[in-house]
Formats: sequence, C-alpha cells, structure tokens
Amino acid sequence: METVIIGLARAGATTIFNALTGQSAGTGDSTGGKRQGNVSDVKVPDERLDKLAALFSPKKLTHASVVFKDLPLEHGDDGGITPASLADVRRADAVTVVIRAFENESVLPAFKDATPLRELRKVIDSLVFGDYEIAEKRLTRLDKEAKRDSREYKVLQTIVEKLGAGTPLGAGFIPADDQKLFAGFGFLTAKPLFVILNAGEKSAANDDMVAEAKAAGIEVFKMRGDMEMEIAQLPSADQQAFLQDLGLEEPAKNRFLRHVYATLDLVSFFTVGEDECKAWSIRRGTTAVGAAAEIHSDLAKGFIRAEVAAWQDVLAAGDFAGAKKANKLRLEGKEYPVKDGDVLLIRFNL
Ligand SMILES: Nc1nc2c(ncn2[C@@H]2O[C@H](COP(=O)(O)OP(=O)(O)OP(=O)(O)O)[C@@H](O)[C@H]2O)c(=O)[nH]1
Ligand SMILES: [Mg+2]
Repeated sequence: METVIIGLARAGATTIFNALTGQSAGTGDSTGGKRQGNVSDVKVPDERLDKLAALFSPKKLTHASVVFKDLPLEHGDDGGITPASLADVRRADAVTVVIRAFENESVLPAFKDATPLRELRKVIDSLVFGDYEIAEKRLTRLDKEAKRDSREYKVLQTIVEKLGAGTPLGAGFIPADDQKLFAGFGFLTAKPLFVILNAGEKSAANDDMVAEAKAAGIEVFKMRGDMEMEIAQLPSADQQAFLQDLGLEEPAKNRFLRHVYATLDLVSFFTVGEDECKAWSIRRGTTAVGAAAEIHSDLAKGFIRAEVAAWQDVLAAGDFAGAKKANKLRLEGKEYPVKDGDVLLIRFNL
C-alpha cells in the first residue's frame, strides 16, 4: 500500500512526511529551491507478528508496510496544485492531504486569505480539475475516433459531467465492472483520501474545515507537525517522555497507521514458518482465495484449500502441527472470509 503526501505550498507536507517516517528530509527553504521527492517504507507495528516470530525464529521477518511519498509538486498562481505535477500521484493507492493550520509569521501562506477550509477546498479543486482534464481529453479523442457507442465513452461522459460540476468522483462512482477499463487513468478523486491537519502551538480556526470534511465522509487526523517531526527523529527510547508532554501515548506514525487501517477497513493475516514469518494486509471480507492471490497468483490459480488457525492458538500450541492436534486448525474453502489475526497455510496444486 502506497500513499502520497500532498498539500499546497508550505502546508508542511515534508514536515509531516518526516513525522510519520522518522526521516530528516529538508523542510522549508533548506532544500535551496531544489525539488526533490522523498520516499520511505514504514513498517506497520504488529505485536502478534512479533510474538509469532519469537516462536518460529524465522530467517526473515516481514511486517506489512505502508510506503509514504512526498512528491515535489508545483503550485499555480492561485495557489492550487498544477495538473501536470499530479501525474505521479495517480500511481498511489491513496492520497494524503496536509492542510496548514499552524500559525507561523515567518512562513508565507499558500495564497491570500488562506484558511484551513479554503486550503482544503483548493486542494480538492486541484484534484477534481486534474481528473477532469484527462477525462475530457480522452472523451474528445474517442469522439474523433467515432467511438461514441463504446462503453468507455458512455461512462466517461458521466465522469466528465460530474467532475465538470466540480464534484470529486468518490470511490463508488465507477461501476465495479468498469474498474478495469479506467484503472490506467488513476483518477485522483476516486482514491481514498486522508486529510491531516497540521496544527501548531497556535492554530487557525478549523472547525468549519473539519465539519465540511466530515460531511464528505472524511475524518480529519490532527497532529502537531513540527513537534512530532522532532520526536520521530529521536532515538525510540527517548521518544516516550516527549510524547507524554504533548499528552500522547504513541508517536504519530502508529496513530496514523491505525487511522489508515480503520478507514480502509484493512485486516492482517499471517504466514509463518522457519524461513519467514510475514504479515499481509487485506480488506476485511477478502476470501481465502483472494488472500492466496496476495501471496502469489499461482496459489490462487491452484488453490485447493486453506488451513487456518487463529494466531493465539498457534502461539499457545507451539506450532501449526500442535494447533492441529489441539483441534484448533480448520480447513476452509475458497470463499472463506479471512479474519483479522488468522494464520494461513494455502494448499495448492498447479
Ligand atoms: N510553527 C510551525 N511551523 C511549521 C510546522 N510545520 C511546518 N512548519 C514550517 O513551515 C515551513 C514549510 O514546511 P515544509 O514541511 O517544508 O512544508 P511543505 O508543504 O513541504 O513545503 P513545500 O514542499 O516547499 O511546498 C518550514 O519552515 C517549517 O518549519 C508547524 O507545525 N508549526
Ligand atoms: Mg515539501
């Protein structure tokens, strides 16, 4: 899973990137105007996997991970994000928008009279316009090629109409059967959207922004960007005391990852063994054969059955064979909905 972190100029996107990843990418003017992107692969903490690994002592331990990308965006005269600079955002699974709320007189606002609400609206407008542009271009092309009877043309017309009215597409707008047809477009407003409010010691009023986001189905994630960045850059043993001063129990990374999992309704299953213990993230309700496909397409193609045990039962029994003896192992077919914390062994035959 990969998410880009975007925002209007000086909203604190790089600061938030550092806070969530523990990196030290240059913020503010320290980059000397050089536009560089930053990437970091962040391990999703999971005590269950750690306990299984302690049991199996595998050669390799692989946590689930979320890749964060802080892209060098360009901003137009009105402060919005230029469509061209959004091209790389289209490849991500989700979009994370940083909205500035911190007050800092030495940091210029992105545009005149910027407020958190106006910033959010401007970012959304940029995403809508970026999508509109590529949809409209494609529609014109199909028109020229006299392909007005195609399914693609018909659905594109509804897409262009919605975007043209200034409305984001939203996750469910493109019918499930047509998803493949439009996968290559990477519509930004059809992707899951996370909003991080970059709060300061003093923050601009933002209740209206939080309310408007909520009405659109988005739960705003608030954090102190500058402080959390400094904390994330400390050795982990030193972090706790500083977090406590802020009244926090956990670093922003853990809190935000949980927010992502809850919002996307992600759960984890495990594969275990002496070679590797690994956590895999899937949408809740994914079937056993869907989970097998995550591991390898061959496992889905040749799927026979899944041997399943809850992680606690494997831990208590000492291994998979022990879980079987204790009657804690179940044989499940293709359609079994995998549960959070399941340990899976896929039997397959090609
Ligand atoms: N007071 C305060 N300043 C902050 C905070 N977050 C960021 N800043 C300052 O705002 C400026 C911009 O921060 P960046 O993280 O570089 O913002 P950005 O969105 O990545 O900026 P560009 O990529 O240049 O558009 C820097 O000078 C930061 O120190 C914050 O929470 N509080
Ligand atoms: Mg930046």
